[in-house]
Amino acid sequence: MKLAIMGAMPEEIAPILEKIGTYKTTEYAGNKYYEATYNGIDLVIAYSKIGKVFSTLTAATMIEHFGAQKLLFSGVAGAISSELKVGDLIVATKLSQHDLDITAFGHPFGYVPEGAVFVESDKTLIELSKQVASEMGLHVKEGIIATGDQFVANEERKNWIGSTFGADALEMEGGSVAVVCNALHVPFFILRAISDAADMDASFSFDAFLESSAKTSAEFVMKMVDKIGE
Ligand code: 4EH
Repeated sequence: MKLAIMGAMPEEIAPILEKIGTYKTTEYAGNKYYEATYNGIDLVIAYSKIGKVFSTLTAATMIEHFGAQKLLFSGVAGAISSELKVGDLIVATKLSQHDLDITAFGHPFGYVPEGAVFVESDKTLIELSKQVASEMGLHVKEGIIATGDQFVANEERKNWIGSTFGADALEMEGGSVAVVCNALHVPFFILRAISDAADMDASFSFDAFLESSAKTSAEFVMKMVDKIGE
């Protein structure tokens, strides 16, 4: 079994590379891919760079070029739900693209013909995350994540995304990774730890908590890898 672990920013995969220690680095299509065997599982790890296009390229590369059969995403997100505070974890049940708009043709936000507003995450991986959460004595929220090519630092935009998609958190890569994995029949799991509340203080909060929240998410994902290897 070959497992992909991806993030968008270097900070999101740094704790994972640190834990693994030794790995083989390959450059491909403008990104670095790190391969290792960990607890008997073949891993390919990468950060994509920010946004839907780069994350699409990286997810597709991990699957088509490196042969990944499952994909776990680890990173940070802006909170929409008032239940979510900085450092809290959210597991995506399904994901959408909040900036996809052909509503001029009568379609709902997030929809294009032959696509779907939401892509659902793998239920088995979500179950596994619940086991890990209970073993760690952690509360992990399950909810909807909305993705778009915008760093949201605006209460109005955040509330619109929340009400239009029923979203609990937002970020810039999960929805595109979901589309790739769904199309290629690769089970996927998107985990995010909150770094900010997507409001006017978001950029300051993000800078202050990127590292710690990225670490929280990465540590949880590595517990899942441990469980997959059992
Ligand atoms: O990969 C991008 C990063 C922000 S852009 C999406 N990530 C972090 C999640 C995220 C997010 N996305 C949209 C956390 N908070 C978010 C928010 N809106 N409020 C970035 C950050 N630092 C330097 C350069 N770009």
